[in-house]
Amino acid sequence: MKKALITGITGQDGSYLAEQLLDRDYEVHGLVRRVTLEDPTHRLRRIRHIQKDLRLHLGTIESYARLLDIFEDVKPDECYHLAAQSFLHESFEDSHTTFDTNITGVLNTLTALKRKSPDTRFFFAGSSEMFGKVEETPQTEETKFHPRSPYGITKVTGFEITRNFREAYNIFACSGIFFNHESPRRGYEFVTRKITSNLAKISCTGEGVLKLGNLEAQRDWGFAGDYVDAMWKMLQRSEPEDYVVATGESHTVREFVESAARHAGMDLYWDGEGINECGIDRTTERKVVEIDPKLFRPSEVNLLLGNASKARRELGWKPRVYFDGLVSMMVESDLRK
Ligand code: NDP
Ligand code: GDR
Repeated sequence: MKKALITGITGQDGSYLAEQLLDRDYEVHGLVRRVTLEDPTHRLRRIRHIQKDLRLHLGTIESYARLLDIFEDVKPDECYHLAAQSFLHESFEDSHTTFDTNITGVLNTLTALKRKSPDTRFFFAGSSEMFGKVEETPQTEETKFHPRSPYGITKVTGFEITRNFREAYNIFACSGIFFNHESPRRGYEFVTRKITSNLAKISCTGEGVLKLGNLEAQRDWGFAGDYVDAMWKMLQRSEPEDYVVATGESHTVREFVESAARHAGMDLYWDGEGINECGIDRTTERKVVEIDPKLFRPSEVNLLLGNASKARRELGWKPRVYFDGLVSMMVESDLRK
């Protein structure tokens, strides 16, 4: 039986990956923070249904000593390094914590792996935010990085650390350059879940307003369940390589709101301009969306669109869920909640 260690197992991707690895008969180990056990109802909610089949280890990616122990005890065949401070907005507010967690965390994990279990295959969750102020569209594995946030800078650094361990120490280490992927398990602070959860609530109660920042940002949104499958496929290859994983379709935040409103039974139209613009539900004539200038970022990434041809060709990977299917899946789930 193969063994896998997942850092970030309590997050959106960690939970889908753990499910898929259990289905593939892996022994699945996960790193969880001590605070998780103080509030398991909330913090283990994404993996509660499979918790009895998992082997959870207490620790953080900031603790090198703890990671050494875990790699020595588990000696996993595969390690998926997903743990990170993953919210961009927060990375502007508290860049030091983001740098500590996201850069030191990769270095600690790879160094512990190299010392205690050098045959373990390693996956690093890189991000389309590494492209930032994009140099070309669509973005591929060859596109130059130009990060626009502290978070983006940490992911470029994590990518380079991963490449260096591959080249310098012959570790099977590779990075996925993953574009935005969402699901009913997405954190409420990210724009897609914020939209679907708020519109579902407004639709059910007739109360509340959804406050948003930049409606014109364009993202290539896919389904998290599809993307974790690509992680696994990357670690089954004979050679470690980096891959862009994306749907190849991009939509604005505004389009996401319009589609989610339709799925929630609203007939949305826009009124006003700039920060005074708002979205109104024609059926009730209630204001349901407004702009909050505080939600704009100091430096924005306006357009992300990925070309995943290499992953399609070499991994046999392709998305099963596209924009409309994703929005409807998320709204349906939030309406049920
Ligand atoms: P989430 O924010 O949902 O999950 C983050 C995970 O990291 C949680 O399990 C969290 O644990 C854990 N974590 C955070 N800090 C630490 C720490 N110091 N020590 C140990 N664990 C920690 O992220 P996603 O699942 O969406 O993303 C997974 C990875 O993929 C991240 O690295 C993210 O940056 C990257 N990525 C995500 C994309 C996306 O669109 N989802 C796109 C591209 C890259 P806890 O529950 O205790 O907070
Ligand atoms: P992103 O995701 O920054 O792309 O990072 P997020 O959903 O936070 O933002 C997407 C776009 O929406 C705009 N936006 C808002 N965003 C949030 N969160 N809240 C708002 O109210 C709002 N209004 C408009 C943003 O300005 C942005 O342009 C995600 C994370 O999962 C990262 O970890 C991952 O690496 C990247 O995707 C790829």
